[in-house]
Amino acid sequence: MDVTCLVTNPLVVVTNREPYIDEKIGSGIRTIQTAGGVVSALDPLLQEMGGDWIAWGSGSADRVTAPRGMREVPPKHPRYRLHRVFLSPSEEQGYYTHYANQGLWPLSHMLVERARFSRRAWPIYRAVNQKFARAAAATSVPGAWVFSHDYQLALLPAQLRTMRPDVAIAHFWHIPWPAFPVFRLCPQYQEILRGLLGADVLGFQTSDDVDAFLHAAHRTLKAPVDFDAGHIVWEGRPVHVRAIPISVDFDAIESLVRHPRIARWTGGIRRKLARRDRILGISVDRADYTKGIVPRLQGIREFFQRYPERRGQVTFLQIVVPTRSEVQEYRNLYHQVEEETRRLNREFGDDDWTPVITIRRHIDRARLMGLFRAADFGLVSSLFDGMNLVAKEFVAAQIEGRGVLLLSESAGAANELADAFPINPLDAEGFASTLHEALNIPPAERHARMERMREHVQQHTIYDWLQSILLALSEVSAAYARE
Ligand code: ADQ
Repeated sequence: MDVTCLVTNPLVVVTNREPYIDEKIGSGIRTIQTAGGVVSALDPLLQEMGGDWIAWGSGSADRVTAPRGMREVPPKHPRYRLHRVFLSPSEEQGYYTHYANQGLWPLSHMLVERARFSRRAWPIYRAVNQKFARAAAATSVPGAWVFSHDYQLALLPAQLRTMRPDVAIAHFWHIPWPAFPVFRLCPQYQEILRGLLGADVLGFQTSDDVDAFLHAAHRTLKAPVDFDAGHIVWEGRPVHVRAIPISVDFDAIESLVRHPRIARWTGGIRRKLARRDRILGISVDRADYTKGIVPRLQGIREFFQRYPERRGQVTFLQIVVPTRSEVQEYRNLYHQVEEETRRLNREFGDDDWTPVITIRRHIDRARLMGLFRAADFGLVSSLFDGMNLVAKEFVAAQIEGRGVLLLSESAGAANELADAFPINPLDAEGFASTLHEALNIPPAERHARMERMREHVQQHTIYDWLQSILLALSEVSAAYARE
């Protein structure tokens, strides 16, 4: 889908994470393009249209390649400008590690006992948001469209609006929006709401998130809310609050898995599995407590206990990439996953069969999609998850329609992938029997379920998501022009 024709005004993207990161490797510098849905949708668009991207310059060589904060990217064929916001170690701690990752992240995932809000971190979070807002204000030409992202930058929309009332602002919240009694536990919840309401368009993953947000705005700020239209009047301006579910690039995934090199590799995996009469299940997550990795291992233990005939037959491949290792809880989780896995393998495995194989690193995307294609089932067991792109990637990669998907009902993707087998990550017995049921359905049904999900993902791609945002921005711009 070509969305370039929708970009009628200069576009400024603002994210915490940068699309290109420069790292010192030995005596040289390596530029790495960061992965993820947002980068994969917006980088090609900016490459085509030009524009500006503002992000935290977190790479070890970022200041070398952009001494004044700006560098053109992609490095070999520059097409747009990347503006790096540099943070001091204490800014990084207060803004990123503490307020965003130890406060807003767990609270938004309703894991209230993990959330910590320190009085010291809050002014730093606010000041860093202001830094990003200043960079966006300085970069935006009159009437520009600013597209900012996520819980790290919740205050930016209002800060930017104060500096630049002429720009149209869309902000997308990638994670769940919690129910009001949970959200209220954030000591600065009113400021967070006011910050977000500086946007013209607020995007959330699901209609539940939209409802919860509208409810919070109504309760807290007494703002007039039209719940049906998803519309708030705030400081005399309309704010459009919409469910715009993020997705994947279906065609790109299909062509990756059809590539002869990957197809050969995938074929090799299938032949090995067939020779040993094995079934392969796969899960892929950042090592984050919201992803329900330990509960999933408990479900797997229950499965082998209840269905001993499956021992020696089903292998779980879990790809767990370490993340946010500056936070103690994440390091603990990582060890816990390793410990649980070892215990399970000792209990059930033998010389010939390892029930759970763990890969602890980032995997090349083409191979990752190849693994999805080769697998007999995919597992997503998040406790809460805004969307979960892995579920959609698994579906897009399953070109033979061989696999089944077990999907947590608490992931946003469950609203769309109705043919997945729903699981409750906290119900180990339920997980075991659902997996048993899923593995026993006839191939024709498996195929039909996967086909229906594939059709859905093919019709709702990352470009549809982007198109909705761009259309909303152009409506806002048109309304500004009429004023
Ligand atoms: P995340 O919490 O990071 O995103 P998710 O949506 O699953 O979660 O995206 C993870 C991405 O990283 C996927 O594209 C996956 O393939 C990739 N990935 C993970 N582990 C990998 C590994 N070891 N090797 C290679 N690639 C790996 C947040 C929200 C989600 C929301 C997204 C997008 O928490 O709910 O879906 O943003 O809005």
